[in-house]
Amino acid sequence: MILEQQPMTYEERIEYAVNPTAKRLFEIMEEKKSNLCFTPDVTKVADLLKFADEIGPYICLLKTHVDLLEDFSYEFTKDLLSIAKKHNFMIFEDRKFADIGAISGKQYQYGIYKISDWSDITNAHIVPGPGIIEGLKQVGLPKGRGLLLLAEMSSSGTMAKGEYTQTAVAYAKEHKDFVIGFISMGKLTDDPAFIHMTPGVKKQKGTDALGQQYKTVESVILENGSDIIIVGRGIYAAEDPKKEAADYQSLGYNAYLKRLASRD
Ligand code: 5BU
Repeated sequence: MILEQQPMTYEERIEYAVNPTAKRLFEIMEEKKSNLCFTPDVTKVADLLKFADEIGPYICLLKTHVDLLEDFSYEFTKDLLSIAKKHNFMIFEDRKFADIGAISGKQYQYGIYKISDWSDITNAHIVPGPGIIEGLKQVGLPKGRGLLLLAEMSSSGTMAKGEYTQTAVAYAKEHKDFVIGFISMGKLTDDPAFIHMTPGVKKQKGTDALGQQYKTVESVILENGSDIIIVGRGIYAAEDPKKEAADYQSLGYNAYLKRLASRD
């Protein structure tokens, strides 16, 4: 984990970002005062759209797993995009591509989901080597999309650590036009262009029954220097998801402000 010497605002980082999706994300974070990404991992389109509309005002980014949806149709993506426009948030399909470049590129562009048509951001494992970035870039870059590399994971026993994580950072630096940052547990590089997003976040530390490890908002943003908290069950499984979303938004943003307060 690298802690920045002099924390920068989202606004200051806009000019460092090379990719248009990264620039827009920083703008939204600044404008909406939100570093919250919500991931409503539900299995029905109507539930997802309802959550997107209800929680939209509090978030900068909505993360999806479209392969969970039992009633997915391409029409759904149009409805989601119009809600994203209404509430000014971006979309991140958490597809975790992991094949050779040629196939990952096709999976991104074709099939039922046509992810590159509607998702601003997607992500990839670096297990196959840098060809996966090239394959996805050929499809995504002409559409102005951005890619996150899975440099670390939140689950216990993850193999994504040490040299593997450092390799992800090196690949990202070679593809700054398309790679906008990382899924990681904290800041991995001081380069202000890269956005670090952290899943496995709840109000209380803990675990689920299948290896998920939860950290608190403050530990992720303030101590580990990440930029965006990704919250799923902490919001959608709560009794009052709207209230929880408002809480996570202010917890996340206040932790960011605290980090900035350490500037000289
Ligand atoms: P939760 O309900 O807040 O535990 O959901 C976490 C989400 O983040 C879920 O959609 C996972 O697929 C996603 N995730 C994760 O939990 N850990 C990781 O390392 C990565 C993604 Br990458």
